[in-house]
Amino acid sequence: MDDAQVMAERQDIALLRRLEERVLWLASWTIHNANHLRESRDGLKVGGHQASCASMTTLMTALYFRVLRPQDRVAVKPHASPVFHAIQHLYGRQDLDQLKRFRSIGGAQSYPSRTKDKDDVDFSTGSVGLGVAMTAFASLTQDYVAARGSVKPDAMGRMISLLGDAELDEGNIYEALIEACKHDLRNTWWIVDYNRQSLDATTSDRMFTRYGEIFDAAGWRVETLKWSKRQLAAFARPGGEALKGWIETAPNDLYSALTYQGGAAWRERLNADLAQDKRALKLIASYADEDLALVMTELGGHCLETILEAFERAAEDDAPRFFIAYTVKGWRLPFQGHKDNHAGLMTPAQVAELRGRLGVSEGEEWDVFSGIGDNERKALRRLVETAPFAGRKDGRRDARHIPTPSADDLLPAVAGEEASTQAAFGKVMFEIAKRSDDFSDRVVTTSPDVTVSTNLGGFVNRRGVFHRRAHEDVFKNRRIPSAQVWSMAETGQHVELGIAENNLFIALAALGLSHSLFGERLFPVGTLYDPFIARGLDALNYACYQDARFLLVATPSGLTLAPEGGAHQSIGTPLIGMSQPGLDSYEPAFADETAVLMAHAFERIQAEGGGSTYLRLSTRSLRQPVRTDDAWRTGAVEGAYWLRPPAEGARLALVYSGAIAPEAIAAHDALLEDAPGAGLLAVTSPDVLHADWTAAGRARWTAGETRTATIERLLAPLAPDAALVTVLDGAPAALSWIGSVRGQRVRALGLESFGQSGDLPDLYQRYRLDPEAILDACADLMV
Ligand SMILES: Cc1ncc(C[n+]2csc(CCOP(=O)(O)OP(=O)(O)O)c2C)c(N)n1
Ligand SMILES: [Mg+2]
Repeated sequence: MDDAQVMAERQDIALLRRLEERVLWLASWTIHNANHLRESRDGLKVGGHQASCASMTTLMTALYFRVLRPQDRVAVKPHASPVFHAIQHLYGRQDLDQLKRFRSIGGAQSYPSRTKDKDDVDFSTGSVGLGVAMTAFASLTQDYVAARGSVKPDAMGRMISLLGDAELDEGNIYEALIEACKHDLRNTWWIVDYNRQSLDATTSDRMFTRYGEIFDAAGWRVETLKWSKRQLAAFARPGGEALKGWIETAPNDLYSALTYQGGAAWRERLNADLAQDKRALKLIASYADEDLALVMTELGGHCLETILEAFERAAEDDAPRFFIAYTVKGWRLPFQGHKDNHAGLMTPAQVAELRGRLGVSEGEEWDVFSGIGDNERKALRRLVETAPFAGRKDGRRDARHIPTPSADDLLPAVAGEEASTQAAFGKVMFEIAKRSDDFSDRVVTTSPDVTVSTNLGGFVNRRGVFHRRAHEDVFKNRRIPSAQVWSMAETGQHVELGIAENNLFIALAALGLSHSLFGERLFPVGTLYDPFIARGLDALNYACYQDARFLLVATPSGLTLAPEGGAHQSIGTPLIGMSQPGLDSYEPAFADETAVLMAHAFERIQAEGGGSTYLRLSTRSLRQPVRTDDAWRTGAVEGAYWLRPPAEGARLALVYSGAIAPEAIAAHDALLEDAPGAGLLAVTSPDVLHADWTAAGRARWTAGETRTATIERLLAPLAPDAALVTVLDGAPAALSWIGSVRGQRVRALGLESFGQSGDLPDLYQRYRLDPEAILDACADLMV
């Protein structure tokens, strides 16, 4: 740099510092307004995290106004949401009205939300740890679409996570780290706001040096931003090394406490601890209290120059980077360093003091450049307008509609055969693998080490495993017989994951947002064993909250996986399926239903207002029904159809879901003598059926519509006082609600305790899912 460039850079840094102050102000004021100025109607604390915001403001200023390019994507630490929205406001992408309504309905969300916020959130965050992992899987997704030519090498973005230090306690981060290593991750930065504080208190000293070692071992470049330029200058003076040494060995709690207490407390403590060091005492004496406090607390994460240098170094290649930026929680706010500051709110007097300190005029609190002269205003505007990130138009990309196959394209006729829903799923996937069309090239499968046992093998054999580094199947080359070909290449369409279900769901979140993040529609299909949904449930919720689109196939499920035993049985998953927004869950019994629902799921993936689908499948082979017409198809999608319609005015009906269809059918056969005309209702989705019923009710009450719900229509032929026996291989509550539709009596059968290993006849008898149990329930009702 020549002298003129040095001068210009110095000016820009001064301007950035001013922007940083105004971001801090606007974020603090937004929270203050929500808590102290806006009318409270319910007496609840609104909240917001002024301390957590302040500790990250310098990092975010450097990123957003200098380093980020339009194609870069950021997951912002959830409780730094006000900082993000303030920056968006400076870019003209966030209305003041949104900030004024922070945490109130229709306003800026508490935590950045892709679906709820009006500005351009790249990744939702909220449940700590998940947004971090999301950036790794987004980068993997970018590699996947880049390998297909959809993202050009020079347009590849960095996937950046801004996280808290306590967030590093979340285990899912390390699961993602391991997966990242296996997949040769690149273009990913994780930037830790290392403020030594969590929600409850100051954090343990013991991990201090370990995080860098962990990431280094996983192949990441570790950058520690420990010291600011101010500190390095002080440390270079005679006695300075002693100050540096003091900070390096100080326990977190003491460092934080002195940071809170300020200059006089620092002086007293340092004078005592360094009493033997004459040069250090002299250096300490040379500073006024306020400057001494700055020397001790203005750490690397609050020094724009230090941050920018580190980011510039990192931009030289695409290796994954782990930045440890030392910061102070509540930096420059009255409660900085205080262990209780996480939810702390400045008092009105403290906010007024901050306003004065930052030069904002009273009454102009929402004017981000208030009190700044014309020339500097212009210069600030120029800085924002010429920042690379200003080139971001809208982060939401569009993907064109891809024609998807029909159910008949996907599954050959199966009537009269024996088949399980899991086998049908495998067959459909194999049919897809054999197709040559745009759709099949966009299907991407993924599984946490259960690819083979969930029947994805046929697809993977034909379409291959995705990896940036090609690797041939050694067993195949050596002509060792195997049913599975396991060759890896960039063209592969299966992302193999290690056994970490959190990673499966975050991978589905990223792959399922490919259309919006990278402009390329993918049709992600993820498989796992049904019980292990619970293992990754928060990540599944996270994927759905962001409106990621995918097909989730969970198999085997329930007691029906019999010999595998209780540890592998899922009981509550039908209720999970019912209660998870953004996800329609289905439990087909037959192969043709499975194909219909898969075709439906692929269409839903790209439908406006669509969503994701969860299929709960089984390995139990059932004799397939012979269909006499096609009416069942619509019913299967809508959630139910009469496998055997009731006679008009029938007094009894059986309602079943999933793999215990043969028991329901057998019981129905036996019933017909005593209860002629009884119906047999096949429920493919308690979830869709229930949601439709509640929606119809809402429409009647709120919009005055007279829509009849599917279940109301289906039950209409039954006598008003008809009895219902419901049965499924899962929590009985998933179906028992049907009795409320018309006020009918119900006996609900299902699983209510952990099962054990056994064969189906023994288990169904023991856990009361057999025809006898169904008949007992009928008898009980008919008495
Ligand atoms: C999974 C999950 N558990 C708990 C919380 C509640 N929570 C929000 S922030 C936080 C502590 C964050 O500390 P840190 O990551 O160090 O961030 P800081 O505020 O110090 O910057 C906790 C426990 C959460 N958001 N998500
Ligand atoms: Mg922290």
